[in-house]
Amino acid sequence: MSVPGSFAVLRVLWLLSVFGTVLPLDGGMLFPRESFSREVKELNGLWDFRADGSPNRNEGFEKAWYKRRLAETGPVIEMPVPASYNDITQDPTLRDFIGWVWYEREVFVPARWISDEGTRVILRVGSAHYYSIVWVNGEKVTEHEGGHLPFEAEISSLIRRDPTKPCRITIAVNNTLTLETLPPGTIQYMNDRTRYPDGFFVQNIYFDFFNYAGIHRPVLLYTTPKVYVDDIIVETNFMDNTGLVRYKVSVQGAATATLKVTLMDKDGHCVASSNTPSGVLKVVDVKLWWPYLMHENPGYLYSMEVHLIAVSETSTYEDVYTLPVGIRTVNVTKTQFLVNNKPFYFHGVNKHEDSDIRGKGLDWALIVKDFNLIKWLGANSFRTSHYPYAEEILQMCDRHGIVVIDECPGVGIKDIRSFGNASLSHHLVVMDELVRRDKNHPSVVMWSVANEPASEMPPAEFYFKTLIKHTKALDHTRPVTYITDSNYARDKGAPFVDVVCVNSYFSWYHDPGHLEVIPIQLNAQFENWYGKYKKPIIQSEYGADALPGLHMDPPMMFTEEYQNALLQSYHDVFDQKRKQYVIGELIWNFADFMTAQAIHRVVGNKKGIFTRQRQPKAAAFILRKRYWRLANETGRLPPWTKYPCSL
Ligand code: BDP
Repeated sequence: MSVPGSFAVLRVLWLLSVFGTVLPLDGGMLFPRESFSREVKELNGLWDFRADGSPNRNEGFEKAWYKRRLAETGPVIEMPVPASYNDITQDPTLRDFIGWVWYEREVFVPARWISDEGTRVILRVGSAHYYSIVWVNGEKVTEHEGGHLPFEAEISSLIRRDPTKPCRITIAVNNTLTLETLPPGTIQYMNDRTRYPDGFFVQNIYFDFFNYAGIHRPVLLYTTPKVYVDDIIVETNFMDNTGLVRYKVSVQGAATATLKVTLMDKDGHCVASSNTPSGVLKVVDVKLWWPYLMHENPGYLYSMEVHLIAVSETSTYEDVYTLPVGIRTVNVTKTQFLVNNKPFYFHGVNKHEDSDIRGKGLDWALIVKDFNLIKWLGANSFRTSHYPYAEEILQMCDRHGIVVIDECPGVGIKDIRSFGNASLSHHLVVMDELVRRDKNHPSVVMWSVANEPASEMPPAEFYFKTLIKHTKALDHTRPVTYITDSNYARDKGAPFVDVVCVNSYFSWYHDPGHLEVIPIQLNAQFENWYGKYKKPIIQSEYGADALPGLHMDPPMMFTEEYQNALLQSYHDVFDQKRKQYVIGELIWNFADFMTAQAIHRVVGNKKGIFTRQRQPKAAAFILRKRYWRLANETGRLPPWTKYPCSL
């Protein structure tokens, strides 16, 4: 990411510069795709499941449940994967369970995968919350700390040991959060026996969404040849009409291999090619990747096919991996966010991965519905509040031109002990994993390393300086931010961010019921932050709870009228400031979502403009009108795009 001065000079420098994306982790994490040389077998569906309800939650390890079929060591129930387990049964103890749960599934691996020694078989978990250990046929193959991001293990030799046996996959998942996890939490034991039952403990969390747990994203087996494309990194730019795709391919399994890299347009025509593991492809008459509503052809993707051939004394290995590539640039000035050198204004939403019954489990029907609603709304962007969303969702964003602020799970860093070395080390690894996974998505335009940390605490300065520097070293092509709700004068991390992202809840958490304070306080907020830091600002959250169907005029809190009036007061100020240095507005929240039980939550957070079932509240129509108007007003919307006539 660079601040544009003379773009032509910068582009020449870009061509000469070294690769900006550095990945410190061993191995890539390419999304598993089928190809001529790769097969994928999904393991979604029903798994055997048992929660370890023993007092120390450790019976599963003491009795080595992974060694035999789970059904042989105790009762099991059927559990869908992917899904959170919390809302699947009628059992409140499972809904609120803290500790280890065990999943198991037997699978028949295709005979060729076993007999062909030249094939690698990999077990991949899209995400599981929070700590996972995986065994195959009783042998541990991997463990992973953190939800929201994928992990995998090669299991080829294990499944070849006894080809007649099915492959038994056991995954133990623990949702306990500590001061050093992301997000952080604490376990509190209540030892007063006059008030609490024996062994009673609670999980304290410092974030406002239900701590859903389980296997949240697809589990699958996939193959690659023994010599394979392990990772691809692309960085893009353009000069006049020529697109520039700098790429680097990492190969594993052989010291040398022949590569053919072909970039194809949407019709499958080759537009550039090369046979070196790294280089710059030039695309004549480039079709840039544009955000939704900024261009008549948003989300244009080329396909980069990497074809590898490696010849050993005994065999020839061939691997093909095809990566979607969008060619675009992102730059930040003191007052603007530029996509392809044109000012981009974020008119979007904050979301959650959250829905009835499945909790945070990936659900295609829900994903497609949400995209339809986003486009109906005229939203051009969202933030993955407060953790990385499924790769499948980012792929939709790439295709539809929905711009993403990609947030890591650094939410609720409120306790000073969560600023220590162990927390920071883990946070750096999570950023490594996030950038490794999402670096090639054109839709991802900015990294957010945290949401509302206690950034006024003294250790926050070192913490955020290190974290942001690290993230920029991982990827210098994108700006980095974190989301603050702290006081502009005391915020310790703001000097290090590229874009200031501020959350505020005037006339809700502050001065509840007093809508008249919004113009004054919001104006002061913007002037203060801009005055001190001279960086563009996104209103990264604002909103009000509204119970659908609750009405009162003049408006009162929790009614649809109050939500409308509050949003409109914010919008008036945005309209003044967006002509200056405010570069975006993201409503809190796209839809109602589940939270922990609390006296200020009536079965969840109701700040959605859609209900949890994705039906519009009155505010959805206010926002829709505004977002389409904003898209039209910027003048970049070509005449083909009709302002929806119902507005
Ligand atoms: C913000 C948090 C968000 C909450 C929201 C709220 O970032 O996670 O859900 O407040 O209270 O401060 O509705």
